[in-house]
Amino acid sequence: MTAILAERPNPPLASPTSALSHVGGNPEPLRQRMSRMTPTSRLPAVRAALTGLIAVFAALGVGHLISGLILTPAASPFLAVGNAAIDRTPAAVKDFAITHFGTNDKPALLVGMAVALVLFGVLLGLMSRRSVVPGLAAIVFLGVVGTLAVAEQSTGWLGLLAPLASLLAGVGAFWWLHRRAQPRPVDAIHDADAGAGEAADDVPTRGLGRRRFVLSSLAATLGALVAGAGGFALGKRIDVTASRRAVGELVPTTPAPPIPAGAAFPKLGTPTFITPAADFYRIDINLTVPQLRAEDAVLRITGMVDTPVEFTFDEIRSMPLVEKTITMTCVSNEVGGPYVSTANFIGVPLLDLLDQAGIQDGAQQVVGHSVDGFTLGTPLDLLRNAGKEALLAIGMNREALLPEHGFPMRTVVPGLYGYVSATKWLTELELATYNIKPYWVERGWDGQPPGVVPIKISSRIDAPSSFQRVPSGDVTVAGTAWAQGRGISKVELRFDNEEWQPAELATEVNRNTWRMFRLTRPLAPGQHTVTSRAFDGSGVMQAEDRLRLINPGPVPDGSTGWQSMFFTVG
Ligand SMILES: Nc1nc2c(c(=O)[nH]1)N[C@H]1C(S)=C(S)[C@@H](COP(=O)(O)O)O[C@H]1N2
Ligand SMILES: [Mo]
Repeated sequence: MTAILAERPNPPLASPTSALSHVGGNPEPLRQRMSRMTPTSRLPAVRAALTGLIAVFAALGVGHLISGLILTPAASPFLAVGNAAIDRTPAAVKDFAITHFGTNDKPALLVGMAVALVLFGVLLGLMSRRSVVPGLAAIVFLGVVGTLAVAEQSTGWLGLLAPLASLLAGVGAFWWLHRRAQPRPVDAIHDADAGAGEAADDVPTRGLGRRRFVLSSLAATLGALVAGAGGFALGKRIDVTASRRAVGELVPTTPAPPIPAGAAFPKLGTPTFITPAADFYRIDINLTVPQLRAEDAVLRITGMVDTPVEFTFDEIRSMPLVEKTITMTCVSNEVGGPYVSTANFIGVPLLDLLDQAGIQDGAQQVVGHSVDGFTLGTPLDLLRNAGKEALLAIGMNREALLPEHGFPMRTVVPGLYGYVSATKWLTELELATYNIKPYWVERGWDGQPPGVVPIKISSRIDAPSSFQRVPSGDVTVAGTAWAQGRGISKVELRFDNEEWQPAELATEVNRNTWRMFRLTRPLAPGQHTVTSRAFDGSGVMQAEDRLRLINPGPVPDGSTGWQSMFFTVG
């Protein structure tokens, strides 16, 4: 019989309906017939798994395509779910992710989500071997989650088109593939009912059913890929590169003093004094860099002010620009960590802008709003302490801000950690009391007085690196220390159990920047430990205890503790 069937050039396509009509056309009682056919409606496991997987894939692809078409990358269900997950991550976990994955926390999240979705797709497929219903329910569930996540991204009604299309695509693809994955009735009947002449006419072989399934799967996968790639390409249409290029070089009216040659020891292993913008540490809540064009950017000053005012980017740009050398630090930076960088920021003094609106009595904080939905609050008295050094910045190192550092406008307040001072992609500065709870405060972080601390006195050993083997003879230890707002007056090093000895300090640039140190001395061959501690401008010593390890307390607190480095000589 197989041979006969194999000769059939164009077998009719199988479907549950054709199976049923075939059943109906047969004199055998339907019930009996159905029960005998039951095993055939059970999908082979591999087909079932693939069906689920491809349906999820199609849903994501179509969602991405629509998000690109409507120029709203944030409406892509995949990214929206990622962003929603970030917003829900407990602060301590987020802190952990920043500390351990750093700038890779985002790829790590996306990869984790992709793996979860693959498992989900396979699982929902396997759940649907007998009936299409469980899988459809699972896809609808996923679609609803995606829709809710997008709804949260404040993309407007238009944005909801993407997850809804995604839901339809998922349901449609699953339904279609599930039908095409059905083995033909003959596959099962064949063994039990060998030689049954009635099957010979219109029932194709298992092999043809497989080809049909493979082709359908390939078509669906290809469709999903094309849709996803299309969405990606379309999303690129809003690209701030051209806008950024049009800003051109930024020349300050009042430049920062030049950086003295002896301000850093990069040859000895310290960073360069000014961090190239591309190497500047990056921390934010976004999976994709918000794209805000300079020509569309408006800064509003609102809330407890005499008269709300607005400035376009061009208006800011044509004001007299000042340049300030500032070292920024993230509160999640661990002892010895990399989230500290220095730039020549260019912009206008923040307080000058606020004064144009007139700050009302009773205002306690300035809440920065951003296109990414992020908000942060800077205590007004701390902002006033920073004075004219606090900037509404439009540039870094004589260029417009890089997109990932807040193009076209951001705030920078020296002396304060980024999460209470440095709104990127800034759209609004709102004067308010502490009744307004910014993003991190709402999520349980300590971001309002008395919890707001100035950046803690820190020192980091850059060379030798941990467990490095250095040639015998004279050994050089070099590093950097910071206590923005207060400056660094001394750094001491302790080798093994010797007395503390002062390191040589590099030229101070200003009190808001890091200060490099170095010390060269002979050391006996063998294993050594070096520990560093810094003192701020008024002689206060860097705290010895690793507070976050001893008492995690309210997150975040800014790491404390002396850093020790273990290395080998010879
Ligand atoms: N809009 C927006 N601004 C933000 C953040 C954010 O997530 N969104 N993160 C803040 C944090 S925690 C830090 S440490 C600084 C980091 O700025 P950078 O990435 O330019 O170094 O940006 C701050 N400004
Ligand atoms: Mo941060």
